[in-house]
Amino acid sequence: MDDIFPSNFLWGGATAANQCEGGYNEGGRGIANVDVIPFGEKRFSVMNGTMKMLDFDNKYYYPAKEAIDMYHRYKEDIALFAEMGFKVYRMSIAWSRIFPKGDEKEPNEAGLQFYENVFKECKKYGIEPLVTITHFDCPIHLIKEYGGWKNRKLIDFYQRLCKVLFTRYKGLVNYWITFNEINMILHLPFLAAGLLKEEDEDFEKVKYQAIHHELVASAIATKIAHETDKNNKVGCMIAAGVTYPYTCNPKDFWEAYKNDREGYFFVDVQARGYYPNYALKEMKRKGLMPDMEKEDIKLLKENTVDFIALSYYNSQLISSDPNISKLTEGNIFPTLRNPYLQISEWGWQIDPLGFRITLNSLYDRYQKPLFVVENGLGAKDIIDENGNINDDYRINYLKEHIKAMKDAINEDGVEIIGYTVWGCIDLVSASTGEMKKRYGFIYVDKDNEGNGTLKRYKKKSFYWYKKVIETNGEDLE
Ligand code: BGP
Repeated sequence: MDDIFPSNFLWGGATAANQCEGGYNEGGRGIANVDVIPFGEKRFSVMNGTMKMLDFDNKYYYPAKEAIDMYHRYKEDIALFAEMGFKVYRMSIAWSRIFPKGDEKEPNEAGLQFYENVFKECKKYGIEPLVTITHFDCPIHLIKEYGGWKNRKLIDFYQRLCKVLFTRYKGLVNYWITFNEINMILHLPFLAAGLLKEEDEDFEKVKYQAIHHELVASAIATKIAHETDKNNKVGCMIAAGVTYPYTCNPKDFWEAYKNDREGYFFVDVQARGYYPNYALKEMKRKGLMPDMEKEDIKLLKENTVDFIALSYYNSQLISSDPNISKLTEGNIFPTLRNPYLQISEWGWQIDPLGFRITLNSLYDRYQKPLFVVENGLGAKDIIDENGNINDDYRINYLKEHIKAMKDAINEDGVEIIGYTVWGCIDLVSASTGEMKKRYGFIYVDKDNEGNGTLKRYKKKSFYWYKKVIETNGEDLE
């Protein structure tokens, strides 16, 4: 019988601290970049580092401040995850809960205790925590004082954070991801790395310097994780999604190839342990070569990741012809509109076969186990007068993607550790700051402006996913 998922396959859901936790000023927590990203039209310019916002401005609404208040409701929420039968729960640490400013010598005990309670709550139900060490957070003090990840000192502060986490949670957590969607830094550098576009700097060069620091920090984290507990498994993570050429013109294929390599570049370093030639050539050619220290090369070489985590929402389409320019939205980057695919309400192209192709490409390239840590459909849900939400569109999306993943495993032999559905409980959208872009199996009563009771309701997909997990992916109907 090989037409099934492996018996130890980790089914579950995923969230990130800044999009669900709230409690931004409680338990000694410091302010972070993710807190000062407002809802509304300025959001994008703040995230890409072109508009400086390092404090709250009462002209704006900041959705991360309260988010869905999981800080106070985590017990109720984890109980709901357990009811669905989750084997794994992917979540992230808010760095500024552990080190409020980021550069302190000693951690904040209240923050450490909070996550200990969360992990213990998971363990109570046999749920394995999968912890993203940084899901876009950077303490604001590290940005104001050091300029974010462009400063090499960030490696030391991150290392201190990792040491504390691995030691304190030894035995409670074994799966770690060093940076969420590390390739996001190229597109939204303030969100991903606390970088601001300054007049007197070449922003591209700054990005590559910050990337180098993150790559070295990730290798150091991997080293410490392995030294602290041999059962620790550490993963890198990219926002993935295969790029198709618009036509069979080799020039289009070449554009598609390069576009995919933009994301692979990070994994090439983290999984193989060295900068690939094409990247070195390009960085030299464009004057983007980062400063590297001798020890960095050794650290990268000796501390490659155990698994490759990815998010997948949509495929991409590219052309070499500048006149072909009809774009649609996608995770992180807009892409050409593919006439063979349907789109979500937010314009993201729905492509389950693209998921299978993406999984194959990553596995072919690295031959390391994959972990699908984000996949899902952002959609508007309507709650009827009886409190029911019939989200068949979400069930269909997930069903088709799970089938594609099953094919990748059974037909193609791709090794996959698990699958965590993004936003398993409704949370704040990273790109738009909206609440109405919902991904969850659990509905949260809150609107885009922050009104609502925060009450949780189970959607139709809640019962569907419960059955999927119960039957280990056999019953998808
Ligand atoms: C990824 C992020 C998540 C999440 C997801 C969905 O890029 O890692 O944090 O938000 O995309 O995107 P959005 O919230 O913009 O719909």
